[in-house]
Amino acid sequence: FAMDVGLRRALEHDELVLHYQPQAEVASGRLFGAEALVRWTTREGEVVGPGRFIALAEEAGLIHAIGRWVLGEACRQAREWELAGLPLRVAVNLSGLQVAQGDIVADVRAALHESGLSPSRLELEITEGFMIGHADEGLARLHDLHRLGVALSVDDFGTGYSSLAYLKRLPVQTLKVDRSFLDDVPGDPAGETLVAAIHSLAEKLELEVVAEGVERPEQLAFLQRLGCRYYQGELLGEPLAAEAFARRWTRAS
Ligand code: G
Ligand code: G
Ligand code: MN
Ligand code: NA
Repeated sequence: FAMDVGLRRALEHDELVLHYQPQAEVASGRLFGAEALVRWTTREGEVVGPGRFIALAEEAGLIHAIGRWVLGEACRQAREWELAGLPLRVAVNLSGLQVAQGDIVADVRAALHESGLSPSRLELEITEGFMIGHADEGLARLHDLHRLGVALSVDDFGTGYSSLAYLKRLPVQTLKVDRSFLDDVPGDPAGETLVAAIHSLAEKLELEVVAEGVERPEQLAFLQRLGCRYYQGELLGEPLAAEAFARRWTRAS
């Protein structure tokens, strides 16, 4: 069974679904956003994670169609929640290919227009690895997106191979600290130093920080002492399908 055939079918038959993981303020615990994470529920009822099909979708040229679907659905859902009294900013992961080859600006504009969502309620996550290879065209597209009024963040910050110099040139507002940095925090001096250094770098560049993969209360307490602004992770909440997310987070916010 060829997976790219399956993926094409998934798009045509509405087999893709978004799960949402909450993001909150460290100091207050107040919910402020949600990251949309795509899953594929096959006809056989198996749930396939993006780790198993995004790379294939990129190779098969399906990433543009999938990316458009994700953008459209995330914006539609965020607008629906806003009207229902659950206002939050939704974060969408972009594949580098969507920015480098597709018409990402038109796709984002269409998703905003069709949903009626305000651009300030959409955040787009790019990985730092993306900047390698297509620095110039990619950079121009990111500036276009920034001009639309959407927020941009660097995902998995600190794990890529690109130079920090790109931070000066990218129109990003947020660094998402990769969860691997928090693994041995608190307790491991080197780990603590790295998280503190990223936080301080971000502060001096006037960027926000979201700490990812927070699983334990001690990690949250460490972030609180550090003055880190936002966090995400299993301690706050796992990714949930839209309905379950709304049930869990309405009123709680
Ligand atoms: O949810 P999970 O841990 O399985 O996600 C694995 C990876 O898939 C993460 O790196 C995440 O950024 C990526 N991912 C999740 N949803 C999307 C999406 O809609 N588009 C792209 N390009 N990547 C996604
Ligand atoms: O690369 P990106 O940051 O987009 O990946 C997000 C992925 O991280 C999601 O697939 C999600 O399932 C996973 N994730 C979210 N919270 C936690 C956590 O607290 N611990 C671990 N190990 N993974 C997490
Ligand atoms: Mn992400
Ligand atoms: Na990440």
